[in-house]
Amino acid sequence: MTFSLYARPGAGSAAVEALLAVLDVPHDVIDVPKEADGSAPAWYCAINPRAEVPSLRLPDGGIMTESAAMMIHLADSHPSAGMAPGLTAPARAQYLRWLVYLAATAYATDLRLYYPDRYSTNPVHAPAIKAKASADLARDFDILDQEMGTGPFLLGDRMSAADIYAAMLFSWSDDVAGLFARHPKLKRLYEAVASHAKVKPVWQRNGMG
Ligand SMILES: N[C@@H](CCC(=O)N[C@@H](CS)C(=O)NCC(=O)O)C(=O)O
Repeated sequence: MTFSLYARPGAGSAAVEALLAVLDVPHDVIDVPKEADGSAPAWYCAINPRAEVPSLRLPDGGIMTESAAMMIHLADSHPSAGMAPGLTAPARAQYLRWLVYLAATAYATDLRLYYPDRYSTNPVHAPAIKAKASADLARDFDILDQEMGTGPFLLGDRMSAADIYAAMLFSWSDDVAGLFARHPKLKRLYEAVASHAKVKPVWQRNGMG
């Protein structure tokens, strides 16, 4: 059995799909449709009880949820591709720091930005939730830019799985042009990831190219 990635074009599955491609790991991509009311179909809720994409079916049949965990697992289990510093490598700590930072802050902020109605029982709050999320997202990326070092990648010269994840999140910004104008370093990182020969077709399939 190979890996199966449950995905939706342009969703958080894009980073995992790109990493699978970069690692040259045989896999299928199963697009998860939405029902007319926007919900996920019942067969998918049985796979991922939060009804979110991505989910990853492992070759042993087990299911993994949480995109950052998938990135860590896939990069670690295919070490020859060099997409993650090894367990005892000096860069390992910063690698984990940025992957978790991105998943726990920027991704979560994006969800508030794009689904503000889910963050209050009162629909009147949605515009204010969205406005705050937009400001928070800019701050999340300001911090990344300040702290990441000189680049071009998060860990310096070498691309890692964390860069693919970061690039996906930059592309979800509500002001990509403004983000890149303020932070040329983040723009350079994005362009290096997006122009990678294995990432490019995945970005295109996901409407990000
Ligand atoms: N923490 C999860 C978040 C996944 C997530 O929120 N995915 C979004 C798409 S980017 C989703 O499927 N939302 C459910 C919906 O659209 O109804 C992860 O990192 O995998």
